[in-house]
Amino acid sequence: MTDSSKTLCPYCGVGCGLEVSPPAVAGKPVNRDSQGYPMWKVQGDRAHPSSQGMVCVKGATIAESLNKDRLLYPMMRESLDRPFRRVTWDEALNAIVNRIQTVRFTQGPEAVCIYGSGQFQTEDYYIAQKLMKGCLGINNFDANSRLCMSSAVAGYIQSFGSDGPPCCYDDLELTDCAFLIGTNTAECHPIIFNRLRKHHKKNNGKVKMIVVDPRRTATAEAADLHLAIKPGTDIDLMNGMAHLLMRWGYINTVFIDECTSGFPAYADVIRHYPPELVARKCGIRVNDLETAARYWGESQRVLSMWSMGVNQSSEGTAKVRTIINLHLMTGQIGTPGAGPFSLTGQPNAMGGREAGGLAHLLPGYRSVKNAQHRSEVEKFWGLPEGRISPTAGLSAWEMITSLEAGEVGFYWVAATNPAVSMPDLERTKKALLRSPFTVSQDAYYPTEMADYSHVLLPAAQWSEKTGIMTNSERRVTLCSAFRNAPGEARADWEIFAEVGRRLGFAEQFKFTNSAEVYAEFVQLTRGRPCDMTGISHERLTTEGPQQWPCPDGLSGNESSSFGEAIEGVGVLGVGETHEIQPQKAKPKTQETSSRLYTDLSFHTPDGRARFGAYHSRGLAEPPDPDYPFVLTNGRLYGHWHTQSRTGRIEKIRQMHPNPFIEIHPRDAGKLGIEDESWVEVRSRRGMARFPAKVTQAIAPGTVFVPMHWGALWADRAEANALTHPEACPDSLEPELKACAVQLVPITADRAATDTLLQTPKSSILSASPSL
Ligand SMILES: Nc1nc2c(c(=O)[nH]1)N[C@H]1C(S)=C(S)[C@@H](COP(=O)(O)OP(=O)(O)OC[C@H]3O[C@@H](n4cnc5c(=O)[nH]c(N)nc54)[C@H](O)[C@@H]3O)O[C@H]1N2
Ligand SMILES: Nc1nc2c(c(=O)[nH]1)N[C@H]1C(S)=C(S)[C@@H](COP(=O)(O)OP(=O)(O)OC[C@H]3O[C@@H](n4cnc5c(=O)[nH]c(N)nc54)[C@H](O)[C@@H]3O)O[C@H]1N2
Ligand code: SF4
Ligand SMILES: [Mo]
Repeated sequence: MTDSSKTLCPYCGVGCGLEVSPPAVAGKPVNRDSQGYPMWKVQGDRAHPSSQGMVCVKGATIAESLNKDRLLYPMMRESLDRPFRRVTWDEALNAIVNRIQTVRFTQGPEAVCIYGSGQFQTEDYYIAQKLMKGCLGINNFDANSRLCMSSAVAGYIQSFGSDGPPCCYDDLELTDCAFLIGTNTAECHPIIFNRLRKHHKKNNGKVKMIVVDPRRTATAEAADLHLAIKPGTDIDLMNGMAHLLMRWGYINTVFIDECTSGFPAYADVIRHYPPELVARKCGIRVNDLETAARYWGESQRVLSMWSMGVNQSSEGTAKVRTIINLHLMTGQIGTPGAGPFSLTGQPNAMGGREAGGLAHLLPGYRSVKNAQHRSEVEKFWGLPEGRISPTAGLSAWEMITSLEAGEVGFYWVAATNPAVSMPDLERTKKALLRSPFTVSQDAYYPTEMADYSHVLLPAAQWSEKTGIMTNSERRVTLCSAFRNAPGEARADWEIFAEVGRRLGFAEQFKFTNSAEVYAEFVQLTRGRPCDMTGISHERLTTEGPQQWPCPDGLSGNESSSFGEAIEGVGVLGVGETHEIQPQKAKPKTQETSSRLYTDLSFHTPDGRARFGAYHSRGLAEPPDPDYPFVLTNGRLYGHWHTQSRTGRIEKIRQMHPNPFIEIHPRDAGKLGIEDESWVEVRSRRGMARFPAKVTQAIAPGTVFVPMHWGALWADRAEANALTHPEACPDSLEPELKACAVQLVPITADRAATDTLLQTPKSSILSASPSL
């Protein structure tokens, strides 16, 4: 493994192409990380159509995280109060297989659960589905996408009859109006933002950018119009915009008549959202609401984009459908530069959806509730009819409540860190402590989840295993291994397959490499909306990334215009991303990428897209006199989730050294809170404390904390100590974005005697036990 190779950034759903070259290049000293390990050089892949050579700070620094604090060997312990001891793979796998068998036959298969991740490659997802839903006949496989994309999935399915973001990144440069709602694109999808921002700047005044977010984020700073709505009032806002579009006659009646159903019920609902009422509920000016509606109505092509400010809500599916409604009423879909574009969070959450990686799905955009779908998959897997259960398995949060109730006998967690990322963390941790047998399969040690595990399995991660990832625009890229896995680490799919074989399913898991796994999986997509039968590891190696749908024999990728050289970019700060100027970017044509629904025919039985008529229900836990503030939370540009990688990269630690809480000066003044003074934040479920950042960037009555600091990285600065698990009834996605809190300033006296408060701990590295 000495040549440079092309791959995909393993962080966010933008899916930037990377080019990696080995640490040692003839005639030059070996490139090393801060611990002296040889370090691969990473740069943007100029030929990758999604990113055109650009990368953000996370992609650019990824190589630095690859050697530090790796989990090298399987580890086991009999109970959570005992130390881990190193074991062989054989011992660990035997323990797992024995445990699964015991639980199946004593408690029933429903007591077996796997909790996976959008950071799996598609092959990992597929093998886990085959093992659980097929061989074991239990649908208890869910993924952290339940906390992330499941509202978008449910919204697309309900409105269009199928999941699948219909847009592509070329639309970023073809739109007249970008409507960004509940997304801090500048920090969380920086290269998408970069492309959009350039287009916006170049067409100053002609192309509009609207941002809807209670915070004035870096994204909002760039907008023509920032609507700082009160958290949870998105449906009011969008129904109010629809009301005005209707009043002003900006609706596309031909499209509504010929391509949709359900408009009358929707029109009935939006009648109740006159501008004055809506502006008051949202906490914005009528003028601004009117401007938003006018920008939308007057634009030829409107592209809306959203992520967690929309999805992580107790009415997440309704919010998604309400965005789609605006597109349907104005006919803004199926054409270049227009459409409802859900920005995917994790690098392969899209692949997870294709492979059926949620508890109610089956591979190929199928549902466990559909008898024909089950039968097709059973036949394909060579399993008896009726093996796949017709009921949805436990969702991520239901696994926690089932652990709490003593109903789970085996909990296998892979590529996710629920001891930080799950809502209502005190309750989550208590439930995890009740688990009789937890496996954590991760690339790093320690992680917060290791504390709650009986078995640790070392996972080979990106760069060490070969597999597929699909990005937000349905573009499929092969990530080839270019380094050896450290210690005894193995690819996730290999671990699942080996357990399958040891459970007696030798026939189902005969694969010798991930290309074979993928080749089998794509056959299950034949004739489905996400048809990928034309894609293989081999084709991706020779032809580069492909977009689906891509049936055999047909190209899903006519995008060759970026094969031309575009000057690459280095490491960027958040404010800088939009400054990138590709020097030789060829102008793109409208045909460079594939879009869905260009024929205006949808996947519903009558081919029509469905309006969803929703009144706003607001927050599940609104503020009240006892808990008067709304706490929201989210991400920072440099950090990735629970910091397992980014917390180990010096540059990023310096960029974001400590957690903090954003408070509006008016609220801070009332409470006597000064900038950098400590604040205790309490919700009905838990407590956390942060130094205050007094800023006008947050609306009065709302406070913001980052989600990145779990128990390993700071003392009691966990956002999820405060959040609640109330979820959207359709998507089961918890309302991680809002809960009611009270703020208690920590007096100077107390701060002076409390050592925890003097030194915010953002370093655990020295405390890491070595294995
Ligand atoms: N740097 C970085 N990038 C990432 C990640 C990361 O960890 N770090 N993670 C990736 C993943 S998995 C995901 S899911 C995405 C998430 O990407 P985003 O969704 O963009 O990120 P967040 O910061 O979680 O939340 C976005 C915004 O929602 C706003 N918000 C809160 N409540 C409401 C509301 O009621 N209405 C509206 N309209 N907005 C609201 C918040 O103020 C916040 O600015 O990022 C991906 N990219
Ligand atoms: N309060 C609050 N909570 C949230 C959110 C929020 O906005 N606010 N966002 C939610 C969302 S959208 C998400 S996506 C989740 C993310 O939350 P998590 O999934 O818990 O966070 P990560 O830190 O990404 O955890 C991934 C783990 O997988 C490991 N890993 C990396 N690569 C591999 C691999 O190839 N194999 C294996 N086995 N392990 C690997 C990493 O070391 C890491 O420990 O958090 C959710 N929780
Ligand atoms: S935007 Fe940054 S984190 Fe996301 S894929 Fe691109 S380089 Fe990676
Ligand atoms: Mo996510």
